[in-house]
Amino acid sequence: MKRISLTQHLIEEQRLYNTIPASLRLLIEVVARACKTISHSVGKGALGDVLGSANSENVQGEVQKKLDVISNEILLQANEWGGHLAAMASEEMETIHPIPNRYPMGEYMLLFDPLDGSSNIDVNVSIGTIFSVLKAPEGMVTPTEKDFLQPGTMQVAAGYAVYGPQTMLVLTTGNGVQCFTLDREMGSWVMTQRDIQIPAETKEFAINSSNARHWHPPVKRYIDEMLAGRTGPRGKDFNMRWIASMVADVHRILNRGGIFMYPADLREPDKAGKLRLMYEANPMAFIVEQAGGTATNGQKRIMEIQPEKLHQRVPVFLGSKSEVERVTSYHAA
Ligand code: P6P
Repeated sequence: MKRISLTQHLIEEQRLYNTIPASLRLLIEVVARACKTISHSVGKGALGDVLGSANSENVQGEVQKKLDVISNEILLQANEWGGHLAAMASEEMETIHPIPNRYPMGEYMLLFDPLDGSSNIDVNVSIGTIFSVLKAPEGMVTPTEKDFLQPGTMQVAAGYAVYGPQTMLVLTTGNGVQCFTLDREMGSWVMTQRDIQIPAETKEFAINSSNARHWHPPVKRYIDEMLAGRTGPRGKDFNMRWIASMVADVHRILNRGGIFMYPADLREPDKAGKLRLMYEANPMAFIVEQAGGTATNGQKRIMEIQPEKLHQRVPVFLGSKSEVERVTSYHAA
């Protein structure tokens, strides 16, 4: 395929669909540039004094890694001055981050998990950055958390960077899913996949099976049927993968199909699973749906959930359409 840059792709999308005004293009380019900087820091490892704990906790009560904090700062500093944003929100920050008064305010709001998969940082396994873009509500003067509480269907863009053997950027603005590979010599994002489509059928599932004894019956039934293999009700054998980096698991599923699950379970019955709606599930659901897949919370489309809190969690079932529809139907049974 013709190798074009991220900027050329965004300009061409604007010409085709008129959905990427200059301020949104600037936002996406600034986030992509920040991901390059994060990739550079991640790649240093022990040589850059970026590994290990930051000896602090985030709003989720999770111990922050140094790279969690570094990545969050990189995204904040990269996006503050451009005049394209009204505010930002991050997994690593309890409250929203309005644009400082010294800079002009823009019409978009950026949410991100600056470095997803932190438990993998110190053992050199792929990690990533997830981001979601919403429009600021009409007439908003001073951004508040409430302005962020829009369903996933309101996203104007979403994407992730995966810091693996290659550094890649996967992006949707509502017209399919494109993938860019970082050309480290030129420092530019080069399109390497266009209009990614997730196979509707799959033989691969991703779930943390150490939680099996805590699963609710529909999940237990779904997994047991797959484990029964070709002699069981599914009539075929399945394979399992669990990287414990959502970005890496989703990237594999985008490219070869599969189903990713992080369900609610009985460990903490009042907790809706582990993953967060606003900056993990919604952006990934947008990407997966744009690639022909499905994303539900076991009952309904993740993107139709009306958020109530910035850091609220949601059960996640996403990937190959036929499998997500099956496990979702088991919840209704
Ligand atoms: P567990 C990483 O911490 C994360 O938020 C996702 O990226 C990943 O899919 C999940 O949690 C892993 O959770 O319970 O298997 O460690």
